[in-house]
Amino acid sequence: MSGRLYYSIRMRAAENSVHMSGAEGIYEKGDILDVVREYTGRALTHEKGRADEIHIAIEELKEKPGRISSLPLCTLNATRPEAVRKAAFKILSSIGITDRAIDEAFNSLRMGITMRGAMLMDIEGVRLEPDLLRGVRVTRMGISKNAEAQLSKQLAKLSLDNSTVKEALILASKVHRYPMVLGELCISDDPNYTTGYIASRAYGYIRLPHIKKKGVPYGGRAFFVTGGEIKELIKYLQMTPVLIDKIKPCEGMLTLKEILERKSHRKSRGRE
Ligand code: PML
Repeated sequence: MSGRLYYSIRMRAAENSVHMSGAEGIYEKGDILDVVREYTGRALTHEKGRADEIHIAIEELKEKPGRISSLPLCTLNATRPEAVRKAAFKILSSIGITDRAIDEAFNSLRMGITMRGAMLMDIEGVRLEPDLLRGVRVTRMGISKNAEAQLSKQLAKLSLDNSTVKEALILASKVHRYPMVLGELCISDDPNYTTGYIASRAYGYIRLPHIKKKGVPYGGRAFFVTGGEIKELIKYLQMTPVLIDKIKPCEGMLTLKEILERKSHRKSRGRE
């Protein structure tokens, strides 16, 4: 690779061998020490507990990261978990995912097993990943400094400028570049964090407040996939480095109706 060198830095922390927290990004050489300090601090002070195992991997990337845009972001305007769940069903089924698959994803994310990676599910709800306990961890994604500054500025206006939202948006933006992935459901495994999201190319990244009750320690991600070669998808998710260098609009609260209408607007604009 000619030109600038990039490094993938990944952290995962566990307590009593149970996954507790993780973080990752793509950085230049001069940033490595600061990032390692920040990630270590995060693992040691996580509100879920005190990590007794912290793994940090620093890897020089042999492949230049592909440049991508972030997904547009908004927040669903709903306050009751049942309404949020119904809205998630409506949005995901409008892009071709069956109710059976959506149900299966909600049920699996509630089973109380926190997987290190994401579930891969076909649109009928059949699990496709080779290791059903570990799932597939999405790695080797990051954001350029300029794009991060732009993202922070937009999120700050919504009082959302924090690493949880940014990292989830970066991850989803990588995942949904891959045409085989139709949609995603994410529920945080942090018992104090009750906002999840659904993501897709059709609608972008939609935050779902009150997707779970406070104090519930389960969560995870399900990617709904269709067609294509699973091995190639897993290779992309785990190995292909991508760097976000353009930020799409981040908006505040939208109703379900407004969200659903946006898709049809986008579609008709696409036909013009
Ligand atoms: C996680 O715990 O990594 C999931 C975070 C979901 C973030 C949802 C949001 O607030 O945008």
